[in-house]
Amino acid sequence: MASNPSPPSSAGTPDNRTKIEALYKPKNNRKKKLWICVGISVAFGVVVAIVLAVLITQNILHVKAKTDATRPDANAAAASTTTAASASTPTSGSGADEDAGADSATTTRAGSRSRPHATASTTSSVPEATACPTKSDIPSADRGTDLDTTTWLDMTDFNCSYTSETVGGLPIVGLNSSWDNSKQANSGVPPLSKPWGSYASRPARGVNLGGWLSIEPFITPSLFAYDFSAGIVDEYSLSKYLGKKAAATLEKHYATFITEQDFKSIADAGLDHVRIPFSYWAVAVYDSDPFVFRVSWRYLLRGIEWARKYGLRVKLDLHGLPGSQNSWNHSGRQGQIGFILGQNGAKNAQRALDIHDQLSKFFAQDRYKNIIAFYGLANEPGNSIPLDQLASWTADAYKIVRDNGVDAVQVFSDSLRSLQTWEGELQGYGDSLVLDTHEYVIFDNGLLAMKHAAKISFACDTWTQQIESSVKSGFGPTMVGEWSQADTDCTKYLNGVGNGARWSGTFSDTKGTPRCPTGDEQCSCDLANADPSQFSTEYKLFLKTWAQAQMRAFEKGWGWFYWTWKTEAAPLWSYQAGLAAGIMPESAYKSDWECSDPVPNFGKLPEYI
Ligand SMILES: *[C@@H]1O[C@H](CO)[C@@H](O)[C@H](O)[C@H]1NC(C)=O
Ligand SMILES: *[C@@H]1O[C@H](CO)[C@@H](O)[C@H](O)[C@H]1NC(C)=O
Ligand SMILES: CC(=O)N[C@H]1CO[C@H](CO)[C@@H](O)[C@@H]1O
Repeated sequence: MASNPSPPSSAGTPDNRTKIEALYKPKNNRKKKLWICVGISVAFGVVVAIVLAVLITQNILHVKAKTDATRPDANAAAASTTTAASASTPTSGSGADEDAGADSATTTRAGSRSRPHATASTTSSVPEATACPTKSDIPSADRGTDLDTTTWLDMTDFNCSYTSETVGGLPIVGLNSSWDNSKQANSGVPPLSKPWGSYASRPARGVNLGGWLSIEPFITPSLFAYDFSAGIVDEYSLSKYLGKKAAATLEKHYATFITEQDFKSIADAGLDHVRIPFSYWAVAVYDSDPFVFRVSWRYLLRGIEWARKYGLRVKLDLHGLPGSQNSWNHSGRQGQIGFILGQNGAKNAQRALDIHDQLSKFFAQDRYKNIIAFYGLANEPGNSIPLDQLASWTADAYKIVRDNGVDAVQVFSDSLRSLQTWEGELQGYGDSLVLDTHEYVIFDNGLLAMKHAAKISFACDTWTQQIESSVKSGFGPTMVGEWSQADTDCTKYLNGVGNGARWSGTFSDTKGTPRCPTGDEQCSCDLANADPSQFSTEYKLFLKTWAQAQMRAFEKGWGWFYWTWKTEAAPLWSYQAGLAAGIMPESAYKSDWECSDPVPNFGKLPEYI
């Protein structure tokens, strides 16, 4: 495709290198200060030694020789000092219980071996920087597994200490013990430590981290750049094809596609929430699944910590369910629905409940109470799943999650049915269950063919009305978990690998007729897929107005999440690229166009672009 050739961000890697170099670079001009530091450290060391001696004689601290490389719990080299230091300096200054804390509600998988003993070193009295374990420090049973931190590709902001502790059977390894909820995403919203309040009066303005932990061909076509005949169309076929190399390939993607900088930029854009799609293999794999097991898990946890750092609230989104809940590529496996429906439908529905049991035990921990605002049960279950069966599964999942202690608002999808369908369904949950709808004009021949001004009016009138009535007289709480600025379906792989576009009439169900407003061959995808730098002023004005019309419409409900933050080469699906091209408002909470304003004059903008 002809557009933006810039590769996915790899900003994380060089950044880390600079940080690490800076840490170890000797600074000659600071020799004096260094000597003072050494003096202080020696004095401190003497004090520590005395304290240790007391503790040891009291038999409170267990001492092991540092040369004993075979001990299973040697990960805490110098831990006596680092643990003590981190425990005595909480990262939050507020002192409020909910602002900062250390989690104690953990269960251990490997009994007494799992908790690292404080280990005193007799050779050094100066506190060492946290030392990461080496291979021999990892118990042999866990070597090479995801608990083995020595095998991790990227260590940025991860705690490298080995621990086999789990909560709900899910590892905490990589997490720090304390956290800080003092940040606010922007001055208009409360810090994480304070309640958000009613989403009906303060709608969420968020963005999806699509294509990150649940990969999708159109977001990162570079991961799917194989000959069509290889049949690499989804994460399943890709993982199967890559075999043993799948974990390394995917981890490289997790580590580079989204970095801390993205969370910062998201907050800088005036957004206040992130929806993070992830799939069941972050938690479990079954039978002969080729999916990479649990590598995405730690990246999800680190992502939540980065969101926290910038005051962003999180919407968890289970995007791929066992068996595939919708048969689409983004569920992980394209083809058929095997969740509720099909031979293993009941088994997979139960597996999905088990996954939620684990996830909700984990996310019921104190550290997640103020940051996980929304807990998504299932992204877009197919509309061929009978409504009563889907509603009953949703009620079961809700109960499991709630009973495990998750207070976040739970989210269920309209399953690509109309919002009215849900009127009277799943009632009695008050504001603790929200209906999630995804609004696009481009996957429907009729909506796609609307002219520019008509698309804007459609958002301001039809979508506004639908969402308002869903909130007031339909299901109740309603939000828009996905939408985009795209006004055509031209993006490469958008309709799946090997499929064309409705816009140009190359998609199977268009039977050769372009479904663009002019309905003829003028509607080429070349224009639609061009780099935004080639867009006319009028087209850019349309795109920006179109985005704001949607934002205003969706704010009539509980808010919105743009799909998606970043793409390799699809600027009308990338909030980040839209900002850079000046087709997204500079700040999500400042509007320069309201639905009550007249639709701007787009001059000579042709309807085929
Ligand atoms: C965890 O703590 C380490 C050491 O203090 C720090 O370098 C790292 O950035 C922390 N991670 C997060 C996500 O805050
Ligand atoms: C790192 O993890 C270990 C094991 O869970 C924990 O004891 C330690 O406090 C953590 N370090 C930090 C800086 O939070
Ligand atoms: C065939 C198939 O599953 N295609 C889907 C791939 O995912 C995109 C969205 O990411 C859908 O629009 C396609 O229908």
